Amino acid sequence: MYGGGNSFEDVYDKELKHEDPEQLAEFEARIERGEKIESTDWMPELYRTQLIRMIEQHAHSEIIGSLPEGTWITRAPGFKRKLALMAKVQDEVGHAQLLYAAAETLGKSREDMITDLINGKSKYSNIFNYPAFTWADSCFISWLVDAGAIVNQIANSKGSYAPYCRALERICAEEAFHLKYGHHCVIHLATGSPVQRQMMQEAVNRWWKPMVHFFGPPDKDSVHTRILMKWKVKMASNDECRNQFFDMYVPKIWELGLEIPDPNLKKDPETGIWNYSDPDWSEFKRVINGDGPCNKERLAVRRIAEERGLWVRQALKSPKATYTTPLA
Ligand code: BYC
Repeated sequence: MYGGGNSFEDVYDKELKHEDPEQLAEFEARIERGEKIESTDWMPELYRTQLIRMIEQHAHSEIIGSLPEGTWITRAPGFKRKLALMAKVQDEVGHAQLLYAAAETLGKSREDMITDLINGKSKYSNIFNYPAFTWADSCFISWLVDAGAIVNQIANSKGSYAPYCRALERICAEEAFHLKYGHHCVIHLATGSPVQRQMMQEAVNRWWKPMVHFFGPPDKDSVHTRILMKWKVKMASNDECRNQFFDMYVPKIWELGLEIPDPNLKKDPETGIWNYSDPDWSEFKRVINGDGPCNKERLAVRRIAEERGLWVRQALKSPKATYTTPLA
Protein backbone atom coordinates (compact mmCIF):
# COMPACT_ATOMS: atom_id res chain seq x y z
CA MET A 1 0.00 0.00 0.00
CA TYR A 2 2.76 2.45 0.92
CA GLY A 3 6.12 2.57 -0.79
CA GLY A 4 7.08 3.80 -4.22
CA GLY A 5 7.96 7.11 -2.56
CA ASN A 6 4.44 7.66 -1.13
CA SER A 7 4.19 8.64 2.52
CA PHE A 8 1.70 6.99 4.86
CA GLU A 9 -0.23 10.29 5.02
CA ASP A 10 -0.47 10.50 1.19
CA VAL A 11 -1.77 6.97 0.89
CA TYR A 12 -4.12 7.41 3.86
CA ASP A 13 -5.64 10.55 2.27
CA LYS A 14 -5.94 8.89 -1.14
CA GLU A 15 -7.57 5.71 0.20
CA LEU A 16 -10.04 7.62 2.36
CA LYS A 17 -10.88 10.57 0.16
CA HIS A 18 -14.22 8.99 -0.84
CA GLU A 19 -15.36 8.72 2.75
CA ASP A 20 -17.59 11.30 4.42
CA PRO A 21 -15.14 13.39 6.54
CA GLU A 22 -17.62 13.76 9.40
CA GLN A 23 -18.37 10.04 9.59
CA LEU A 24 -14.67 9.25 9.37
CA ALA A 25 -13.83 11.72 12.15
CA GLU A 26 -16.58 10.27 14.39
CA PHE A 27 -15.38 6.71 13.65
CA GLU A 28 -11.79 7.57 14.52
CA ALA A 29 -12.93 9.39 17.68
CA ARG A 30 -14.81 6.26 18.79
CA ILE A 31 -11.69 4.17 18.25
CA GLU A 32 -9.60 6.73 20.10
CA ARG A 33 -12.00 6.50 23.07
CA GLY A 34 -11.52 2.71 23.10
CA GLU A 35 -15.07 1.90 21.90
CA LYS A 36 -15.72 -1.32 20.01
CA ILE A 37 -17.04 -1.32 16.45
CA GLU A 38 -19.86 -3.78 15.64
CA SER A 39 -20.59 -5.12 12.13
CA THR A 40 -23.72 -2.95 11.88
CA ASP A 41 -21.83 0.28 12.70
CA TRP A 42 -20.53 2.62 10.03
CA MET A 43 -16.91 1.94 9.07
CA PRO A 44 -14.62 3.18 6.28
CA GLU A 45 -14.27 0.76 3.39
CA LEU A 46 -10.54 0.44 4.05
CA TYR A 47 -11.19 -0.70 7.64
CA ARG A 48 -13.59 -3.35 6.29
CA THR A 49 -11.24 -4.64 3.59
CA GLN A 50 -8.22 -4.67 5.92
CA LEU A 51 -10.18 -6.63 8.52
CA ILE A 52 -11.45 -9.13 5.96
CA ARG A 53 -7.88 -9.65 4.70
CA MET A 54 -6.43 -10.18 8.16
CA ILE A 55 -9.22 -12.27 9.73
CA GLU A 56 -9.54 -14.41 6.61
CA GLN A 57 -5.78 -15.10 6.59
CA HIS A 58 -6.00 -15.94 10.27
CA ALA A 59 -8.87 -18.40 9.64
CA HIS A 60 -6.95 -20.06 6.78
CA SER A 61 -3.90 -20.34 9.07
CA GLU A 62 -5.95 -22.26 11.64
CA ILE A 63 -7.39 -24.69 9.11
CA ILE A 64 -4.10 -25.25 7.26
CA GLY A 65 -2.22 -25.22 10.58
CA SER A 66 -4.15 -28.28 11.69
CA LEU A 67 -2.54 -30.32 8.89
CA PRO A 68 1.11 -30.78 10.02
CA GLU A 69 0.03 -31.78 13.54
CA GLY A 70 -2.96 -33.75 12.21
CA THR A 71 -0.64 -36.15 10.39
CA TRP A 72 0.81 -37.13 13.79
CA ILE A 73 -2.49 -38.22 15.39
CA THR A 74 -2.18 -41.80 14.13
CA ARG A 75 1.48 -41.96 15.17
CA ALA A 76 1.31 -40.16 18.52
CA PRO A 77 3.36 -41.98 21.19
CA GLY A 78 0.69 -43.47 23.42
CA PHE A 79 -3.04 -43.20 24.03
CA LYS A 80 -2.98 -40.04 26.18
CA ARG A 81 -0.87 -38.08 23.69
CA LYS A 82 -3.17 -39.26 20.89
CA LEU A 83 -6.29 -38.09 22.74
CA ALA A 84 -4.77 -34.71 23.58
CA LEU A 85 -3.46 -34.11 20.05
CA MET A 86 -6.79 -35.09 18.52
CA ALA A 87 -8.57 -32.61 20.80
CA LYS A 88 -6.04 -29.90 19.93
CA VAL A 89 -6.41 -30.40 16.18
CA GLN A 90 -10.20 -30.29 16.52
CA ASP A 91 -9.85 -27.04 18.47
CA GLU A 92 -7.74 -25.49 15.68
CA VAL A 93 -10.39 -26.33 13.10
CA GLY A 94 -12.99 -24.86 15.47
CA HIS A 95 -10.93 -21.66 15.66
CA ALA A 96 -11.12 -21.43 11.88
CA GLN A 97 -14.93 -21.69 12.10
CA LEU A 98 -15.06 -18.83 14.65
CA LEU A 99 -12.81 -16.69 12.50
CA TYR A 100 -14.62 -17.37 9.22
CA ALA A 101 -17.84 -16.39 11.02
CA ALA A 102 -16.19 -13.14 12.21
CA ALA A 103 -14.98 -12.35 8.67
CA GLU A 104 -18.44 -13.11 7.26
CA THR A 105 -19.89 -10.28 9.39
CA LEU A 106 -17.92 -7.93 7.12
CA GLY A 107 -19.64 -9.15 3.96
CA LYS A 108 -17.39 -11.79 2.39
CA SER A 109 -18.98 -15.24 2.06
CA ARG A 110 -17.28 -18.36 3.39
CA GLU A 111 -17.41 -19.91 -0.10
CA ASP A 112 -15.47 -16.95 -1.51
CA MET A 113 -12.90 -17.17 1.29
CA ILE A 114 -12.31 -20.89 0.73
CA THR A 115 -12.14 -20.39 -3.04
CA ASP A 116 -9.50 -17.67 -2.56
CA LEU A 117 -7.54 -19.99 -0.27
CA ILE A 118 -7.45 -22.96 -2.61
CA ASN A 119 -6.72 -20.81 -5.64
CA GLY A 120 -3.72 -19.31 -3.83
CA LYS A 121 -5.19 -15.78 -3.79
CA SER A 122 -5.33 -15.48 0.00
CA LYS A 123 -2.34 -15.96 2.24
CA TYR A 124 -2.03 -18.07 5.39
CA SER A 125 0.74 -18.32 7.97
CA ASN A 126 4.19 -19.03 6.52
CA ILE A 127 5.02 -21.59 9.19
CA PHE A 128 2.53 -24.24 8.09
CA ASN A 129 4.32 -24.65 4.77
CA TYR A 130 7.09 -26.64 6.46
CA PRO A 131 6.93 -30.40 6.97
CA ALA A 132 6.56 -32.07 10.38
CA PHE A 133 9.06 -34.89 9.85
CA THR A 134 9.16 -36.18 13.41
CA TRP A 135 7.02 -36.27 16.55
CA ALA A 136 9.29 -33.55 17.94
CA ASP A 137 8.25 -31.23 15.09
CA SER A 138 4.64 -31.66 16.17
CA CYS A 139 5.69 -30.89 19.78
CA PHE A 140 7.47 -27.71 18.62
CA ILE A 141 4.28 -26.54 16.90
CA SER A 142 2.07 -27.35 19.90
CA TRP A 143 4.28 -25.44 22.30
CA LEU A 144 6.06 -22.66 20.47
CA VAL A 145 3.89 -21.90 17.45
CA ASP A 146 0.90 -21.78 19.76
CA ALA A 147 2.90 -19.58 22.15
CA GLY A 148 3.65 -17.14 19.32
CA ALA A 149 0.00 -17.16 18.28
CA ILE A 150 -1.11 -16.39 21.85
CA VAL A 151 1.23 -13.39 22.12
CA ASN A 152 -0.35 -11.92 18.97
CA GLN A 153 -3.92 -12.91 19.80
CA ILE A 154 -3.99 -11.69 23.40
CA ALA A 155 -2.85 -8.26 22.18
CA ASN A 156 -5.37 -8.13 19.34
CA SER A 157 -8.28 -9.40 21.47
CA LYS A 158 -8.24 -5.91 23.03
CA GLY A 159 -8.67 -4.35 19.58
CA SER A 160 -11.46 -2.33 18.00
CA TYR A 161 -13.54 -4.80 15.95
CA ALA A 162 -15.88 -6.53 18.39
CA PRO A 163 -16.65 -9.78 16.45
CA TYR A 164 -12.91 -10.45 15.94
CA CYS A 165 -12.15 -9.68 19.60
CA ARG A 166 -14.89 -12.04 20.80
CA ALA A 167 -13.51 -14.83 18.60
CA LEU A 168 -9.95 -14.17 19.82
CA GLU A 169 -10.98 -14.33 23.48
CA ARG A 170 -12.45 -17.80 23.01
CA ILE A 171 -9.48 -18.92 20.93
CA CYS A 172 -6.97 -17.74 23.54
CA ALA A 173 -8.73 -19.72 26.27
CA GLU A 174 -8.28 -22.92 24.26
CA GLU A 175 -4.74 -22.05 23.18
CA ALA A 176 -3.76 -21.87 26.84
CA PHE A 177 -4.48 -25.61 27.06
CA HIS A 178 -2.51 -26.28 23.85
CA LEU A 179 0.44 -24.45 25.29
CA LYS A 180 0.50 -26.60 28.43
CA TYR A 181 0.15 -29.76 26.39
CA GLY A 182 2.94 -28.70 23.98
CA HIS A 183 5.25 -27.64 26.80
CA HIS A 184 4.73 -30.99 28.52
CA CYS A 185 5.58 -32.85 25.29
CA VAL A 186 8.77 -30.80 24.78
CA ILE A 187 9.90 -31.22 28.41
CA HIS A 188 9.40 -34.97 28.05
CA LEU A 189 11.65 -35.16 24.98
CA ALA A 190 14.23 -32.59 26.13
CA THR A 191 14.75 -34.39 29.44
CA GLY A 192 14.45 -37.88 27.97
CA SER A 193 16.94 -40.27 26.39
CA PRO A 194 19.84 -38.95 24.25
CA VAL A 195 17.89 -39.95 21.12
CA GLN A 196 14.80 -38.03 22.30
CA ARG A 197 16.89 -34.96 23.18
CA GLN A 198 18.58 -35.08 19.79
CA MET A 199 15.22 -35.37 18.03
CA MET A 200 13.92 -32.31 19.93
CA GLN A 201 17.06 -30.30 19.20
CA GLU A 202 16.78 -31.08 15.49
CA ALA A 203 13.17 -29.88 15.52
CA VAL A 204 14.24 -26.58 17.14
CA ASN A 205 16.93 -26.22 14.47
CA ARG A 206 14.40 -26.79 11.69
CA TRP A 207 11.61 -24.56 13.03
CA TRP A 208 13.48 -21.60 14.51
CA LYS A 209 13.76 -19.55 11.32
CA PRO A 210 10.09 -19.94 10.27
CA MET A 211 9.20 -19.13 13.89
CA VAL A 212 11.05 -15.80 13.68
CA HIS A 213 9.23 -15.13 10.37
CA PHE A 214 5.86 -16.03 11.93
CA PHE A 215 5.38 -12.55 13.46
CA GLY A 216 5.62 -10.89 10.05
CA PRO A 217 8.27 -8.69 8.43
CA PRO A 218 10.19 -6.16 10.53
CA ASP A 219 8.08 -3.07 11.28
CA LYS A 220 10.12 -0.96 8.88
CA ASP A 221 9.03 -3.27 6.02
CA SER A 222 5.48 -4.00 7.19
CA VAL A 223 2.87 -2.74 4.74
CA HIS A 224 -0.25 -2.72 6.90
CA THR A 225 0.89 -2.21 10.50
CA ARG A 226 0.59 1.56 10.57
CA ILE A 227 -3.04 1.79 9.46
CA LEU A 228 -4.02 -1.28 11.49
CA MET A 229 -2.47 0.16 14.64
CA LYS A 230 -4.03 3.56 14.02
CA TRP A 231 -7.44 1.86 13.93
CA LYS A 232 -6.56 -0.49 16.82
CA VAL A 233 -6.98 -3.69 14.84
CA LYS A 234 -3.38 -4.61 15.62
CA MET A 235 -2.58 -3.70 19.21
CA ALA A 236 1.11 -4.58 18.94
CA SER A 237 3.44 -4.36 15.98
CA ASN A 238 5.23 -7.34 14.38
CA ASP A 239 8.51 -6.46 16.12
CA GLU A 240 6.78 -5.94 19.47
CA CYS A 241 5.12 -9.37 19.31
CA ARG A 242 8.38 -11.04 18.20
CA ASN A 243 10.28 -9.37 21.03
CA GLN A 244 7.66 -10.41 23.59
CA PHE A 245 7.87 -13.99 22.33
CA PHE A 246 11.67 -13.99 22.70
CA ASP A 247 11.33 -12.51 26.17
CA MET A 248 8.87 -15.13 27.35
CA TYR A 249 10.12 -18.27 25.61
CA VAL A 250 13.84 -18.06 24.83
CA PRO A 251 14.76 -18.46 28.54
CA LYS A 252 12.34 -21.43 28.79
CA ILE A 253 13.94 -23.11 25.76
CA TRP A 254 17.45 -22.58 27.16
CA GLU A 255 16.29 -23.83 30.57
CA LEU A 256 15.57 -27.21 28.94
CA GLY A 257 19.15 -27.45 27.67
CA LEU A 258 18.09 -26.87 24.07
CA GLU A 259 20.14 -24.62 21.83
CA ILE A 260 18.67 -21.98 19.57
CA PRO A 261 20.39 -21.93 16.17
CA ASP A 262 21.24 -18.23 16.27
CA PRO A 263 24.58 -17.20 17.82
CA ASN A 264 23.49 -13.54 17.81
CA LEU A 265 20.29 -14.02 19.80
CA LYS A 266 20.80 -11.84 22.85
CA LYS A 267 18.75 -9.38 24.88
CA ASP A 268 20.08 -5.86 25.21
CA PRO A 269 19.70 -5.24 28.97
CA GLU A 270 19.47 -1.48 28.46
CA THR A 271 16.63 -1.44 25.93
CA GLY A 272 15.00 -4.82 26.63
CA ILE A 273 15.17 -5.50 22.88
CA TRP A 274 16.42 -8.84 21.58
CA ASN A 275 18.99 -8.80 18.80
CA TYR A 276 18.90 -11.67 16.33
CA SER A 277 20.51 -12.67 13.04
CA ASP A 278 18.84 -11.87 9.74
CA PRO A 279 16.47 -14.87 9.35
CA ASP A 280 16.59 -14.64 5.54
CA TRP A 281 13.54 -12.57 4.74
CA SER A 282 13.80 -13.61 1.08
CA GLU A 283 12.87 -17.15 2.15
CA PHE A 284 9.86 -15.73 4.04
CA LYS A 285 8.71 -13.88 0.89
CA ARG A 286 9.06 -17.00 -1.23
CA VAL A 287 7.12 -19.13 1.24
CA ILE A 288 4.20 -16.70 1.71
CA ASN A 289 3.94 -16.30 -2.04
CA GLY A 290 3.43 -20.01 -2.67
CA ASP A 291 6.94 -21.41 -3.01
CA GLY A 292 7.60 -23.11 0.32
CA PRO A 293 8.38 -26.79 0.88
CA CYS A 294 4.72 -27.80 1.41
CA ASN A 295 2.52 -25.05 -0.12
CA LYS A 296 1.27 -27.20 -3.00
CA GLU A 297 0.61 -30.19 -0.74
CA ARG A 298 -1.29 -28.09 1.84
CA LEU A 299 -3.57 -26.53 -0.77
CA ALA A 300 -4.11 -29.88 -2.50
CA VAL A 301 -5.40 -31.35 0.77
CA ARG A 302 -7.83 -28.43 1.20
CA ARG A 303 -8.97 -28.76 -2.42
CA ILE A 304 -9.76 -32.46 -1.95
CA ALA A 305 -11.64 -31.68 1.27
CA GLU A 306 -13.73 -29.09 -0.57
CA GLU A 307 -14.55 -31.47 -3.40
CA ARG A 308 -15.42 -34.35 -1.08
CA GLY A 309 -17.55 -32.15 1.16
CA LEU A 310 -19.51 -30.52 -1.67
CA TRP A 311 -22.39 -33.02 -1.57
CA VAL A 312 -22.77 -32.51 2.19
CA ARG A 313 -23.02 -28.75 1.78
CA GLN A 314 -25.49 -29.17 -1.08
CA ALA A 315 -27.56 -31.64 0.95
CA LEU A 316 -27.71 -29.23 3.88
CA LYS A 317 -29.03 -26.53 1.57
CA SER A 318 -31.64 -28.76 -0.18
CA PRO A 319 -32.27 -31.82 2.01
CA LYS A 320 -34.80 -33.41 -0.37
CA ALA A 321 -32.58 -33.61 -3.45
CA THR A 322 -30.61 -36.78 -4.33
CA TYR A 323 -26.83 -36.66 -4.40
CA THR A 324 -24.08 -39.01 -5.43
CA THR A 325 -21.06 -38.89 -3.16
CA PRO A 326 -17.68 -38.77 -4.91
CA LEU A 327 -16.68 -41.79 -2.81
CA ALA A 328 -19.67 -43.94 -3.87
N1 BYC B 1 2.65 -15.62 7.10
O1 BYC B 1 2.17 -5.64 6.44
P1 BYC B 1 2.38 -6.94 7.14
C1 BYC B 1 -1.87 -20.81 14.72
C2 BYC B 1 2.04 -11.04 4.87
S1 BYC B 1 -2.71 -19.94 13.53
C3 BYC B 1 2.10 -15.32 5.90
O2 BYC B 1 3.22 -6.91 8.36
P2 BYC B 1 0.00 -7.42 8.71
C4 BYC B 1 -1.98 -22.27 14.78
C5 BYC B 1 0.85 -10.12 5.12
O3 BYC B 1 -0.36 -10.84 5.06
C6 BYC B 1 -2.50 -18.26 14.00
N2 BYC B 1 1.97 -14.05 5.43
O4 BYC B 1 0.94 -7.59 7.44
C7 BYC B 1 -2.86 -22.96 14.01
C8 BYC B 1 1.03 -9.12 4.00
O5 BYC B 1 0.62 -9.68 2.77
P3 BYC B 1 -0.71 -9.15 1.97
C9 BYC B 1 -1.85 -17.40 12.96
C10 BYC B 1 2.40 -13.06 6.25
O6 BYC B 1 -1.33 -7.98 8.37
C11 BYC B 1 -2.88 -24.36 14.01
C12 BYC B 1 2.55 -9.00 3.92
O7 BYC B 1 3.08 -10.19 4.44
N3 BYC B 1 -1.94 -16.02 13.43
O8 BYC B 1 -1.19 -20.22 15.46
O9 BYC B 1 0.07 -6.01 9.19
C13 BYC B 1 -1.96 -25.06 14.81
C14 BYC B 1 3.08 -7.79 4.69
O10 BYC B 1 2.98 -8.02 6.11
C15 BYC B 1 2.95 -13.32 7.52
C16 BYC B 1 -2.49 -15.05 12.72
O11 BYC B 1 -2.90 -15.22 11.60
C17 BYC B 1 3.07 -14.66 7.93
N4 BYC B 1 3.60 -15.01 9.11
O12 BYC B 1 0.69 -8.32 9.85
C18 BYC B 1 -1.09 -24.36 15.61
C19 BYC B 1 -2.62 -13.69 13.41
N5 BYC B 1 3.29 -12.13 8.07
O13 BYC B 1 -1.91 -9.52 2.81
C20 BYC B 1 -1.07 -22.97 15.62
C21 BYC B 1 -3.44 -12.68 12.65
C22 BYC B 1 2.97 -11.19 7.19
O14 BYC B 1 -0.57 -7.65 1.83
N6 BYC B 1 -2.65 -11.91 11.72
N7 BYC B 1 2.45 -11.74 6.08
O15 BYC B 1 -0.68 -9.89 0.67
C23 BYC B 1 -1.86 -10.90 12.11
O16 BYC B 1 -1.72 -10.60 13.27
C24 BYC B 1 -1.17 -10.12 11.02
O17 BYC B 1 -1.85 -10.30 9.81
C25 BYC B 1 0.33 -10.50 10.86
C26 BYC B 1 0.90 -9.71 9.66
C27 BYC B 1 1.10 -10.12 12.12
C28 BYC B 1 0.50 -12.00 10.57
